[in-house]
Amino acid sequence: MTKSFYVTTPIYYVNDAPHIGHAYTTVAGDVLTRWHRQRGEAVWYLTGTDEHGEKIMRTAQAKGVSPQEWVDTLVENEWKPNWRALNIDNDDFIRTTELRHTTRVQRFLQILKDSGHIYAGKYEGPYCVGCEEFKIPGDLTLSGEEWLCTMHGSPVEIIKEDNWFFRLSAFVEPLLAHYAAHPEACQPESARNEVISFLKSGVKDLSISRSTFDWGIRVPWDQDQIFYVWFDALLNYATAVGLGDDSESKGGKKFAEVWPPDVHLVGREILRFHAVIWPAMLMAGNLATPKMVFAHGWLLVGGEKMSKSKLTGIISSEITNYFGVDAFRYYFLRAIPFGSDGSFSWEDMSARYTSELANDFGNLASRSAAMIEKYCAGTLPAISHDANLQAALESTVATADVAMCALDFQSGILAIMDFCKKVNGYVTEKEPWTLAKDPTKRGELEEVLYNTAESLRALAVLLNPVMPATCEILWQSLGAQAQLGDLNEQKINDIATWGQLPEGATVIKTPVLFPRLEVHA
Ligand code: ME8
Repeated sequence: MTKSFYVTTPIYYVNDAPHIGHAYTTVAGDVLTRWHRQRGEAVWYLTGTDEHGEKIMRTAQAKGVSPQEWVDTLVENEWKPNWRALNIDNDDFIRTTELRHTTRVQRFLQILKDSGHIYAGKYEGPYCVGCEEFKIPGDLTLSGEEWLCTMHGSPVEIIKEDNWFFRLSAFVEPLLAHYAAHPEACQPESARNEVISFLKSGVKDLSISRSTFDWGIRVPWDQDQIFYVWFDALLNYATAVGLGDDSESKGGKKFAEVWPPDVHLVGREILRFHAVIWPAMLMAGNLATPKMVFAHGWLLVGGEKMSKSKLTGIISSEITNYFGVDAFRYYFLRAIPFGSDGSFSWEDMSARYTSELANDFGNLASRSAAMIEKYCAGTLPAISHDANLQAALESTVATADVAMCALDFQSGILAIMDFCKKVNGYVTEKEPWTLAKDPTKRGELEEVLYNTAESLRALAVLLNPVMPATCEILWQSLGAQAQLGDLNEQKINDIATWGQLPEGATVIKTPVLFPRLEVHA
């Protein structure tokens, strides 16, 4: 069986509706998985929601509903529709209140307990409900007499409880050895360095249960306790694909097909959970650790992380209503190096929309279709070649493939848009509208029109993972479907093979791909 390329997003807290920070990660995962599908690989893309813990319980209480009612409403009315609206093609959606999750969590943790990785102890120390995290001194800021969570700027609570503990400290050396042998397992390099210095600073055992509230998964051997929300949440990546199921069952087969995960996408504030606690849990359970945890940067507002708790979250529809879904999918990956922080700016997005999407890409597509309609009655002329365009396309595909597979979305998209610029340059230089005036130049005119359409065929495939709805319109406009089949079925490896659009294809004009922006009120 060939292993599926398995990609995950964090499962998001459903204490509120999603904002563009969540969309940033989920779109990145969607682009990555669509790219890999077009490489002809089997892919499994998982996202979902983190529904337990004190934060959600308190939010529900404040709204006067039960936690289950609260999460059900938010998942169905806000989270799932948000991903549908952004054209996210996930293969599964896991909710931590689902039975498939809770039973597998209990079974797995019973195994860890039985094999001596879990013991009873007392926890006393600071806890941030916003982060759902037991804090260490380095995570706190003193304000007057009060200790604040540096991330949320809100006071931490002192917890004193009898809890169950996971022997995390036993995995410090194995984890250091793991990252020495597999540096690619934690990326980018700055994230890996942070994890290594955290590991070297002395990691304590982790309290993995709570007894003062009950919105969580019961500890199977101690009915007075529920699991700490992160211990439950991290396991979603495994429970969603059949963790611990019999190898002949559906779940067991799925697990064998996808495990270990190829890429866990996370924001950098939850790196330690994913690159320290999570692989330690897997090592304790004798399971293979993820091939890569990639910590991307934050979308900032006023220099700070955009967040629900600070009420700085912009919802995606505020942007998509104006720029459209595909421009949204394009913009963040194009504008911000994946791994660095970046600010959203309406002006920058407008400028890129107009110059890169409307002028460079959209105009090329509409000009090409309009000329084929006008000069060739909408019928594609005979196949022709242009050595420069072909060479440029070959190197574009190679560069973009390396970059996209390395999660360097910005370089990948840039390479593709550079090719788009070259094609524009080709049209400007050849001046088909001048050639059309001279009947002796008919052959040359047809060559230019074919080469431009064929370049657009390649652009439609290359940009499809990023802007699927727009590229589908272009695909239809080029009359490519009849001869070449579905756009999603086109393979990255075949893009640079020139001459795929057949002579005689029916090219049709479509509405402009990126309409001129209205003045924003
Ligand atoms: O942490 N910029 O959930 P969460 C970029 N439930 N990405 C952002 C962002 C921003 N300003 N804000 C949020 C949790 N994100 C846990 C995860 S996983 C087992 C449990 C994205 O709702 C980014 O991916 O707080 C970040 O890590 C995630 O949303 C946090 O979502």
